Amino acid sequence: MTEDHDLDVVIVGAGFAGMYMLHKARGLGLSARCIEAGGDVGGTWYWNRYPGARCDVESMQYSYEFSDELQQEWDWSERYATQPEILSYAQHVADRFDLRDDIQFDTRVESATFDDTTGQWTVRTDHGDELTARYVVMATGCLSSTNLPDIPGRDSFEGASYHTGRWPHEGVDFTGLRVGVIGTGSSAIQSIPLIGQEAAELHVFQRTPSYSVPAHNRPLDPDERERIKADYAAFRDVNRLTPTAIGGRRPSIERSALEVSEEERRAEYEARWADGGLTYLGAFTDLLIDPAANATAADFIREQIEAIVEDPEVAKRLMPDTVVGCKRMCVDTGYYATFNRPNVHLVDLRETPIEEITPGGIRTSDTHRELDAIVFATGFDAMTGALLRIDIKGRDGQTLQDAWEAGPRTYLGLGIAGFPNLFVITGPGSPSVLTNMLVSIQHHVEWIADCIAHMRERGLHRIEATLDAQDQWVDYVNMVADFTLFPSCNSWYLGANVPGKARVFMPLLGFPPYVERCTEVAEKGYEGFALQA
Ligand code: NA7
Repeated sequence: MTEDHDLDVVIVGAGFAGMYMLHKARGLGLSARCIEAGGDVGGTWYWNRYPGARCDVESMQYSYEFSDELQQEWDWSERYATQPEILSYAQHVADRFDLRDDIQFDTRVESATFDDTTGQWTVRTDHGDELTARYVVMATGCLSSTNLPDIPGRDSFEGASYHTGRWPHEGVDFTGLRVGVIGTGSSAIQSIPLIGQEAAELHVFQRTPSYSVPAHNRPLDPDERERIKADYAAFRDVNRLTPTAIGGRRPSIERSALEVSEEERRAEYEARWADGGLTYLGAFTDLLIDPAANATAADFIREQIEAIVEDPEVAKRLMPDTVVGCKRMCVDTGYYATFNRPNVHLVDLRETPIEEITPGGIRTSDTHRELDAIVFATGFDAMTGALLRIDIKGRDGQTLQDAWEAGPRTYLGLGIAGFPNLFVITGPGSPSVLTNMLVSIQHHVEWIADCIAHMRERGLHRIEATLDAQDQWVDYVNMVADFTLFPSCNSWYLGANVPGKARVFMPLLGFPPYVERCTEVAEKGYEGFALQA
């Protein structure tokens, strides 16, 4: 138990956001402490150790750019980096910049309370630590609070059960076991091909089929790596200007899917399918705006599923009928083909829902399946879960839980009215999960650091988003989402995966206009924020 008073900043979380924030705060000469629940740095990549865990943004893009030495000295080995490689990169960064000295691991922040008289935050942890600081930066991650569905009998299961987002560090050997995987989102789609190779029998419990494009992962060609490194800044600059801050291997052309011929459209989808990866959806400008355009991209994926999966009934069940891209698209290595294995079985929960988990397995409406292990690949209480789990009290004793009862409200995703000197990195209302997270994180950290520097230079001690600016921002985020097909399905972007969670589209679409707005706000002396001495 430690007491640390009069810090400049407390940072919550030591994933990529918290690590860079700490480095940046030190660079400004601020006294900073970072509190991390995990046993080491890495955040998402510390916890998500399930088989096949891999980033679906290419490795040459999913890294920090703030230090040229760092980006030159680190060599990624594959097109898409594995979780262990990303974690060792995070550890390398922690070593290189001596970050661990100011990070307290294995400690969870339980509360943060603002004192209006002193203008200080008091942060308390589950170890009884008490820290006071002028600023608190929440670097708590968008996908860090796991969603473990409350299925009847869940805790009665006598076999082993796992959540993909809290995977045992020593790994799991499924050899010879009867395994059930609940869920078919990204984590399931990455792990199922590997679990299917090991398990005696694998039952996949699918509620909603996902669209997935092949990763076509491969060792990174050293020439390609060196070509990018020779002008890394230019490579980053080009990628940052795309709506998702993710660069593609094919040029983006401003055209509608409906204004080209059938042959041209097909050729584009085929080329993108052959390239692999998330930029499939960048084929045409209106794929997420016009349902008819979207249907052409969805049809193409359904055709691929039909061609890959040998049993036509299984293929049909694997075919999504929703808007493609509306839920996070997945990137896989051999996912659909895994269902051609004789030991892998698809259970369609739309036909036969789960009734209960029993001590021996899972009962659906038609039968009981005996299982030795259950994998919950059931996702996260995304974007707000980690923040709301902390008892955050702002001005006048107002809690964040109350302020966000009807859904999260922020200004720029960075500040919250009623919560002075509290910053959020990649918070709801910022592009975050719809972008390359590393790019968004760096943008936020730099914006926050510049803001604190601005205040120090002017002897200002308090900053708070105004209610007006926040209301307008929330309207803007909703307006942009409503212009697209995103609100049309039950995605975690909308909070729809967690029972009882307010249905609000949380991320903002479009990275470049967002960055422009943030810059403009700063240039106008932090317009929309109230600053005080
Ligand atoms: P996701 O994408 O939220 O996927 C969770 C999956 O679990 C999804 O298929 C859900 O079906 C399913 N799910 C959730 N609750 C249940 C219950 N009660 N019964 C059956 N199935 C259920 O999480 P991931 O971890 O795969 O991926 C998260 C992000 O990480 C991903 O988007 C990338 O950004 C990286 P549903 O679709 O809700 O019907």
